[in-house]
Amino acid sequence: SGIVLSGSGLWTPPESISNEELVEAYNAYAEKYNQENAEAIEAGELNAKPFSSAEFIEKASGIKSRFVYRKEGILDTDRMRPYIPPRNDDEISVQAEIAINAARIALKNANKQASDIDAVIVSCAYTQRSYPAIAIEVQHALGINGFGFDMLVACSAATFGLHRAYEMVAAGTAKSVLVINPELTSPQVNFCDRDSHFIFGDVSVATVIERADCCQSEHSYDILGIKAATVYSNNIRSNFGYTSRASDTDPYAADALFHQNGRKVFKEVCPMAAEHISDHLSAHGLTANDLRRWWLHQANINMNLLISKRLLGQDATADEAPIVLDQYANTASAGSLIAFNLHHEDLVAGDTGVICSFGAGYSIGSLIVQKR
Ligand code: CO8
Repeated sequence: SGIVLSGSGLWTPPESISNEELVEAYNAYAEKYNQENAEAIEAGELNAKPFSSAEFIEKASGIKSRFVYRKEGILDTDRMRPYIPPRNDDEISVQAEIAINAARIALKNANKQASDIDAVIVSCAYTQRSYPAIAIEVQHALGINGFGFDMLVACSAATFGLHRAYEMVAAGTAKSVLVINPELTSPQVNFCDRDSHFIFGDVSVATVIERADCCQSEHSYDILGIKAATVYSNNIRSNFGYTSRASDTDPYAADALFHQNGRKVFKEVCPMAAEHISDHLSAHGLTANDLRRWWLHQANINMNLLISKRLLGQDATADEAPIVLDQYANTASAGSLIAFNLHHEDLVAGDTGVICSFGAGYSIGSLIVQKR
């Protein structure tokens, strides 16, 4: 295609929460809730809060721990959400700060200066405000000319962002594009909900996509092709939005936060993702057996094993399809790119891999890449 992925960066927050710590706090909260509401629960007016378990979490999801931007507040049974102090308008915003942390690493790995970049895309599950765009704040802070914009595609925000960069380079709109996925999920997690309190973590990743003749990096990948699909589903949903104020709905209500029908998602998304990858590969004359590595979305270890088994006839090994869920949990759209950041330098020229995301929307996005 003449378009390459020339460098990437991963910024990991310094604080983390293990399953044990998270479950201890949740269970203390549940016990207190049940005591305080004993009468209503007894009368059948309220449901008792069920208890969580670290063993269940690891077995059902593969998650052992998650990184968080701010641990303070999350384990406080009187708060059950992070405390991220507000900043003045003349200070860098939190999401721009973590975006820049990953962007600097990606620029260094791509061997690029800010002046080489023509466009910035910030793409993630949530942005902390509508305008000015986080991407424009990042562009300003890094001293990049050209243009920037934000986009939201939940679990597939990262791959869809890379797709837009690929198309911009293909169209000649930009020579080099910086795509950043600052996934600050913890403010939207319902830490009072046993079924979802363990799922997410915070992280920031960034990638440089550019014309092959501009590429000066050590580890670069030809992008052989991109493919995207969306199918509407209410099984993963967050109703938080700017209209809450007008509809008099509570921005802290359970349905305003992340919620899902996890079983249905699992059953519906696995076959869709497997078919998507297989169709994408065959459009390029490839099969699953031609892949040296699979950098898959990280929502659930059993999902990733099932998808690779459908395509390979057996479970992919950790070397073929690395898992980062144990340390990072689900980081919305960033999971496949965390796996890419941590596991790509060992590939040799000609090795082929697929980056693939799948989840809320539903949305599925893939890129087939080949080491140069
Ligand atoms: N501790 C103990 N027991 C529990 C717990 C817990 N923490 N949670 C659930 N249980 C119970 C259930 O209540 C259920 O009990 P019962 O049988 O009595 O009803 C039992 O355990 C089994 O529950 P499930 O059937 O729900 O368990 P599963 O084996 O299906 O595992 C998972 C649940 C892990 C959620 C699994 O279904 C899953 O991973 N599904 C796929 C989900 C997925 O991929 N979702 C996409 C996530 S969205 C995304 O990636 C980005 C969205 C945008 C970002 C949002 C940021 C905030």
